[in-house]
Amino acid sequence: MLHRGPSIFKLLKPSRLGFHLGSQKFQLSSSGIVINKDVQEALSFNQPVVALESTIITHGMPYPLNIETAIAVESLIKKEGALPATIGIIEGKVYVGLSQEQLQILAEKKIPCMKTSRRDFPYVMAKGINGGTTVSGTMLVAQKAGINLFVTGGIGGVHRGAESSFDISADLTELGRTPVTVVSAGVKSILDVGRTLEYLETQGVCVTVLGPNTTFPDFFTRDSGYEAPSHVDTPFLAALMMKKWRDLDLKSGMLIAVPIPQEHEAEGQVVNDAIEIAVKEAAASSVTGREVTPFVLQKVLEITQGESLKSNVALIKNNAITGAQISVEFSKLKDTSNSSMPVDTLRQVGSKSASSIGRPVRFYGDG
Ligand code: PSU
Ligand code: MN
Repeated sequence: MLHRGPSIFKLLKPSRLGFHLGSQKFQLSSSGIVINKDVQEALSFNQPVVALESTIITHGMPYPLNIETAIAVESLIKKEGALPATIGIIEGKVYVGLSQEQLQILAEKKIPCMKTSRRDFPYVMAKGINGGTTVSGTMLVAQKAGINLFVTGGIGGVHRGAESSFDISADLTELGRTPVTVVSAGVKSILDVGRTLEYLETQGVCVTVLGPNTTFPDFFTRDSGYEAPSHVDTPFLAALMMKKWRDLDLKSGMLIAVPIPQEHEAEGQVVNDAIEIAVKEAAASSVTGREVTPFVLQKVLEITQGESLKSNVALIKNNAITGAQISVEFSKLKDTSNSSMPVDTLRQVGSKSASSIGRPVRFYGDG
């Protein structure tokens, strides 16, 4: 049962009462989305803004690690010279650039909070409840607010066994229809990585790996065994790809995969083994729909006794830094024209063997 929670203002200290929350001020956009004034100002001056999702806070991590990570990620983005804007729903209002008080409310989950993907917005907004926006939900709001880059941990994808369950995340169709760039550490191996890549191709999503590897990462490890469709070495080149995508006015999204830092990969293998067990447990239980991903994540957490969380936090921070760097480079490029990518640095990995794209390949080292 979902209930309308107590007024947000009742949860704030008396000194904080007023027309705005804490020190943050908000501005209502024409689509009913409430945009933080700093974010609005940065966007109007073409300054780099990085959107962040909130399902990771409400359904992806336990309290208080969720709020600590959310705050740490925002400050890492600021250090790189970009403005963070976490997106989420409080009492039915969609906020772009949540205040610390609002982040705290979502993180504590004292008030019922719904995992909100594209399909869920009308319900969550009409009921006036709280919502953590998924990758698909965050992308669509970011696009409406005019933010072109969004950082997360991992996106949803094609679930294992999808040929009978039909469980394919709305994140993938969102990437196919919404022109926002998503920076992630790939997809978790709770999913079917190969079919996820195939689906993204069908949706026309530009997928690229940033870093020395040419293979697509699978969240906890740097190499899923599946070749990525393209690969770039630097945040600048990723930003240049964004520029070309913008110039062409492609209506689809872009996915930039950033592998987990090498020093956290060892833990990653342990976690992947736990995932195997967790996926089997999920299949044996009657877990379906939006519950599947949180269920498997929780099981993995229990099996690894928190080890999965350490890797999770490390890679999100790494994504935040890299995403902010791309965003800074992109904002410098926005006004320039005729820039082009040096051919030797943009390697079309597929040209090695077109048939190897999206299929398992042996890892053939960096570079
Ligand atoms: N993967 C994670 N942590 C998460 C999610 C995915 O490692 O918190 C969340 C993201 O918000 C993503 C959503 O958009 O789960 C996908 O859910 P589903 O598989 O139900 O579409
Ligand atoms: Mn699903």
